[in-house]
Amino acid sequence: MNPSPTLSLEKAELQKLKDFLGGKPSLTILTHANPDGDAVGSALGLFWALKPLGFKLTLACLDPISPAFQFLAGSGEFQTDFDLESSEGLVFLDCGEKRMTRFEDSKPDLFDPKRTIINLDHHPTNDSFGDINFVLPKASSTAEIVTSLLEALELPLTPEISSALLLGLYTDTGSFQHQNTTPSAYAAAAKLVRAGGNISKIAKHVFFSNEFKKFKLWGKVLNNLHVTEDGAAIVGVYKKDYESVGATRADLNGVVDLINSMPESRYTVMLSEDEKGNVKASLRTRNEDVDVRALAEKFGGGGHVKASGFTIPRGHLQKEVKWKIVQE
Ligand SMILES: [Mn+2]
Repeated sequence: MNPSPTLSLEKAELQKLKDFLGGKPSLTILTHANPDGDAVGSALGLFWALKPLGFKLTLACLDPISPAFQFLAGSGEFQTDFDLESSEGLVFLDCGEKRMTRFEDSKPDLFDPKRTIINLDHHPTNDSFGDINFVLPKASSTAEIVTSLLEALELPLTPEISSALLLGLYTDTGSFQHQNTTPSAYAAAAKLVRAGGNISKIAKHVFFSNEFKKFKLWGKVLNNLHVTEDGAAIVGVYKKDYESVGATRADLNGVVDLINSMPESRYTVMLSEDEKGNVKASLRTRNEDVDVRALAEKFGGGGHVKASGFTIPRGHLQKEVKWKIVQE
């Protein structure tokens, strides 16, 4: 057995990256819209590692960073727009597909060949769209890939970098509980904790920080939960459900996983109306013989075997009440 399990990064790609970075290009670090902990953590980790080297750095994400992640040093550096013309290199982090930053809508020449694209990701859907690619589907998180990359580039870990990357590892592995919690994920986490990554701060801000409005919303959702005869736990969330308690759709984050902890269900489907007039579906299962990715793909979505989702554009939910007459 390998005594020190770590991700192995392709040497040729590493050399290409070193050559490119050697020219001190201006870089914009991008992550996907609607950023999760791995998107925010991997981007900030890389940002803090490159900052002291004198790069002209920009950090951009189309959507604002969740308040739960704002405890991280530098979270205020994220911009919701950036100047493409002054970026010689673009680093894409945690983007399972190149369109996921959603910056192409406002910047049609995002992928102009005059710019170097660096692509770091762990989603199996990633087609290595970059000029330099570190796509490792076996990695638990993009943060784990960044951890290995910094080691390969001999860049030291600081407490700021470590806490950021640890957030990515922590959230993408479901607090080290999902199947992707490999020996190398633990090894990366150990390295980050040793370098000053603050686990208790992450836990406090991300997992033990629920506002009252969130509980009001979750109460409504749980109250409407329904389990079908074939074991599907289904719940629908109207826009007015979250608006009426002063919450947003983001406050639903986590409730589908809570519902999925129910042993009576084979799989969980949460349908919710988003702010823009679409219906989003989140699917989860704990069952070995249920593949919720296949189910999501039928509706044009995707994801993982145990967690997936899809979007029905321009739709809304309508509750169907079924009646039957039962004779005494
Ligand atoms: Mn990720």
